[in-house]
Amino acid sequence: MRKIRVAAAQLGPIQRDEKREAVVARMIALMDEAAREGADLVVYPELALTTFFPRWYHEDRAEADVWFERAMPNEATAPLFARAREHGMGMSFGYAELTPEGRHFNTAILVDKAGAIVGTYRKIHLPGHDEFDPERTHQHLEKRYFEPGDLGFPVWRTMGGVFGMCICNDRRWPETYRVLGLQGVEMVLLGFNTPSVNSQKGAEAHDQRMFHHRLSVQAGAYQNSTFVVAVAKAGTEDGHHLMGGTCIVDPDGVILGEIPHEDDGILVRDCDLDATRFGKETVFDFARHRRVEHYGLITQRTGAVAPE
Ligand code: ING
Repeated sequence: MRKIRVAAAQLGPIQRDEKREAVVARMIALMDEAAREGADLVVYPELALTTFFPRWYHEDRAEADVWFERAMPNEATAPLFARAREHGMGMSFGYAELTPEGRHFNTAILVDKAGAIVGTYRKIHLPGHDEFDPERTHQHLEKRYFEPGDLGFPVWRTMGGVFGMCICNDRRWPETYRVLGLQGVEMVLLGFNTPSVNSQKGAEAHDQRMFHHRLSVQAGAYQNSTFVVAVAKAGTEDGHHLMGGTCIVDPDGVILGEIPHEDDGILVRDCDLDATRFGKETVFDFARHRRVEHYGLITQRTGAVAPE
């Protein structure tokens, strides 16, 4: 039995004018609550320090740099790292990264119980568009403000298990989980900011959005025999609604719990990382069952090509 007690720490809305310091204070309050419940690890959403700014168009991309962090930890997040060390708690959170070389990524980090950043992931699947689109009910400019991640889908051995990360739209792509699964991942940590209104298909029902979200994380967990911790930034930011759906999924694809509201809150579950073994050694024993000689198109072809 390799138990880890995980707290999925959902953030409610962050308004455009909310200061990072105020958000960090909210994150610390959630961390303290998680500590009271004995959590070993706390997981926060994508872009946890700011509003979901890709909804805002900046003609001059450099203007958008105000949403980015030039270092991590930094002055605003130092109290969060300090509190995590005090609690002896690992953590993961997402933020907009501006590197010293001037590159822009939608990034998530994994910090161990001693407060060391042991893993960095940069979002690979960027949804949306890169120019202002007047046809859309609202903008989703991740392709404008971020580069695709350049670190692949790594895993790290820490806190007694094998952990991987992905971010938001990544969860909709089976390749994400399979690359992590081929490295023995036992727990995938992901944050998301998902607009509940499709900017191109406004009528899409909220229930369908939630269905696709659950389907994606449950399938990823089951098909790779791994836990998945999916954490929302939720609620209405400056009039724009983000769906909730924070949940923890076990290696059989079973949802162990969900946060039913759209405010700050935690969901705590004990996860036995040894529970990933059965699936990895039977139905999803990749070495015994996969036939890679037939999978070539998956990496050789980007877009679908139908027969004439
Ligand atoms: N947001 C959304 C997500 O993938 C989206 C974008 C919503 C794509 C719904 C497809 C359907 O959850 C981010 N930030 O990736």
